[in-house]
Amino acid sequence: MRKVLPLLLLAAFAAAPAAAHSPTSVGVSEREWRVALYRTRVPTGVLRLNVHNYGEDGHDLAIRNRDGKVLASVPEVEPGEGDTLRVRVRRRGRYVVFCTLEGHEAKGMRARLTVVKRKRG
Ligand SMILES: [Cu+2]
Repeated sequence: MRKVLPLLLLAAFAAAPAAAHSPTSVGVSEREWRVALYRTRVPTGVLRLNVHNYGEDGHDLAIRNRDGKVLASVPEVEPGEGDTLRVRVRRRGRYVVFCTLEGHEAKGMRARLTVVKRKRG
């Protein structure tokens, strides 16, 4: 026991930094012609964008970084339905959450998401 306990403690401490932070959930509502985020500042790490389509047409959802690269997306969501877009954001900065269907972003279906450094602890 004298030898086992320190090993267990060591294992616990070693595991702590590697333990994944729980994902940050962000509610997203879509309708013609807007995308609304229930929070617009999130920490780096895994995001869960819980999208619900309140509109009358189908809409999809994607996220791109400031270089314009699309990091993740979900396919078209029917009116009254929802989906969850999961993405890991490693870099701070501005991201855009938008509908990729033709012409929809130009009509206003975009929202800015700011990713900030995660606080330690
Ligand atoms: Cu759309």
